[in-house]
Amino acid sequence: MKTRILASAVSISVLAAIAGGISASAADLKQLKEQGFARIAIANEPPYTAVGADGKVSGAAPDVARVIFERLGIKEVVASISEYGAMIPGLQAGRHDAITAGLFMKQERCNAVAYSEPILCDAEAFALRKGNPLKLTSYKDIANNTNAKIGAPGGGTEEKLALQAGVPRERVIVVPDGQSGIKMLQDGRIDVYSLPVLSIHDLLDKAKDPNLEVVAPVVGAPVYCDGAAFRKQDVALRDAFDGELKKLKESGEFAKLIEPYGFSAKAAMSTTRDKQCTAAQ
Ligand code: 6CS
Repeated sequence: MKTRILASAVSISVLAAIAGGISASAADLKQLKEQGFARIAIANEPPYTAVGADGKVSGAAPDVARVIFERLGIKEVVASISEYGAMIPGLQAGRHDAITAGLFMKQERCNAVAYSEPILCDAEAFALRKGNPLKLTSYKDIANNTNAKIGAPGGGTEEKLALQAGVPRERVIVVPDGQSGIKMLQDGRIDVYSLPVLSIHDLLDKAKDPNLEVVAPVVGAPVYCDGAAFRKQDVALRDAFDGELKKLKESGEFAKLIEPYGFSAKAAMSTTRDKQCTAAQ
């Protein structure tokens, strides 16, 4: 079974037109089977989600979703790339049937969507100049440094953590994607780029820049876990997804799917949606 990315604006608009009818109401299993595919939101942030030059979608989150949807009788998964901050509005507007992108569970998000049980857990990290000249190991350190600028995804967890730590809005720079973040760091437009640990390591492994280094975990930041996110009215679909996720976890297939990407199956299996939704701000 394959996952394809919406290759062109035309296909996006076509699908949006289709979606307008089918998914304005609740998308249940029967509808998705008739639709023939599940539309997932992704971010293209390896190893959570990745889109190859050929448009092929991979990453731990789509890989788990693909297997589960197939077992639910939905043969194909169609992905569209979205900024984290736009994923939930897009889901609620019926442009996606699920978010499978590493969208971390937090109280605010748990109030807005129906999350599955945990899938991918990770701590937060900083990419910064070699030697960490500004001595930044926490979001509070960035707030306390009167000039330091942090780059983070728009509507993402790291942006929120920086603002909550007291970094003024004008020093929290929205970064559209990983490559841009590394370039902005290299050009000195930001002093630190923050993403989850596995994402930052993936970027620096590819950048091969000896002038950059990783600080991980970010002191004082929690370990977050994502789940697949569904519309609140699609709880039956979410429960069906959870039923297959539970089987994957129990059979050992879950570990085989996510651990090659660097994720820990044990971390996801040692917590629950309820714990993540109440603990994480
Ligand atoms: O859930 C979030 O907001 C964060 N999740 C990932 C996988 N990357 C960055 C993003 O801010």
